[in-house]
Amino acid sequence: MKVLIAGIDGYLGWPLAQYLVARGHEVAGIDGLFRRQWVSEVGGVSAIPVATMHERLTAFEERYGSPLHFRQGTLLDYDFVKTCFREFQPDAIVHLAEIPSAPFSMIDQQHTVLTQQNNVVGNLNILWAIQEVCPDTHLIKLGTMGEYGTPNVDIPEGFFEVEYRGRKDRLPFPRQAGSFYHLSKVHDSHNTMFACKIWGLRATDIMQGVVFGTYIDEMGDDRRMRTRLDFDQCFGTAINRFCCQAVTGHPLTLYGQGSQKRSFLPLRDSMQCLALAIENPAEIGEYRVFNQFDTCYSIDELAQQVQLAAGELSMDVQIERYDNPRQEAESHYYNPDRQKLVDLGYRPTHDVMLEIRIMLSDLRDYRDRIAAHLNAVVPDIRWDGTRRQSQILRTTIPPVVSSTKETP
Ligand code: USQ
Repeated sequence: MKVLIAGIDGYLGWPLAQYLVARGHEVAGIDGLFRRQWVSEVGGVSAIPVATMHERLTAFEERYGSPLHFRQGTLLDYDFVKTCFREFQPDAIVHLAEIPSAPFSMIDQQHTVLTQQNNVVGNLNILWAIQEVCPDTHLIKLGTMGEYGTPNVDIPEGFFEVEYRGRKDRLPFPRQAGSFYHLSKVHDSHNTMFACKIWGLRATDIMQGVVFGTYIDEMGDDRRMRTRLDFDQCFGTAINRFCCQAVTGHPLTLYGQGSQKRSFLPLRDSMQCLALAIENPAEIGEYRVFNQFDTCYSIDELAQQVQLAAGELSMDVQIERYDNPRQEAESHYYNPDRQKLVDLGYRPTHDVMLEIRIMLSDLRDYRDRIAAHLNAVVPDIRWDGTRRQSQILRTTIPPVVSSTKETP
């Protein structure tokens, strides 16, 4: 199939291009290269050095023998979007080109507006361009499990049957997002569902959990094929941050009680699931929702797993509770469904512990680079709109004792 990846320079986009080409698909990509700027604006850096786009494209051509079609530009430029679609005539468009950070969206008024404008308008331009240029193209839109929030009932895949005052209907499941970023994805979902209804477009809205991991097999040992791995307070996500902290000896930064639960999946599973969605397209006029994750964990369970895996590699890692800069439920029910991708063939590849071990071994090589940017690790962006660095709470969590230390 011909697959256009919007956001090909990002954490997911670059490995996805490799994963799809290795499976025989023809891939093109568009990107404004903005992620590099946003990370640097908040004082971050990718733990794993990222090649320039030029180097990446050269490496791709060397590996696969034909060039990757790439156009640099922004989705906010509607003519650019239409031209790309017209040139490539994709069977599928994977839309990953959004600002992905909750804390970034909560910094101040400008960052809220930037996030929602970039995400909502970019997605609207994609919807309109599909409708005008290639109406049969399947849109695979990256949403987030965070759209649902943490309701006190099970979370279905997008829709649920409801009975109210004696009448029944199948309705979108309520969205209760916890940041202006997560809300931008809610707005995207509504706009995408509406476009499918009025124009007969086909779309898969992926409610993805938190992705972690540094590597997929298709990268081989070419450093230019590696993807970025952020660990700052905005663009780093829970397990990735914990592993980067662990290799430098920085205490793991658990926010609040750490009992808040989220759904997670390794990078390689994210690739597998996105490929399944691409290869099994929605019907014309269909708007479908997939919950995309492997397992649910509380954040303190994950911190303890990172601590345990680090102990096996002879790294002494502490876990510290910081006062939570976010406003989020810390003790709550959490039970999302995850069946549609399994029905299409999704098989989780690794258990979380194995993937964490791989990450720690990998990230040890970049210890000095990470240590030089640890200023971006302790959060100071607060949900009440102020800036104040989180303080360590009095309770610290004793290290987990590992019996299987690595032999020197
Ligand atoms: N957390 C910590 N310590 C940290 C970082 C995070 O305790 O150092 C906690 C947070 O308080 C939160 C949980 O871990 O309860 C998850 O935070 P996160 O930063 O890993 O993830 P989140 O802000 O939810 O966003 C990330 C991605 C986003 C994606 C989302 C999927 O940045 O693009 O949409 O994960 S989900 O979480 O399912 O909404």
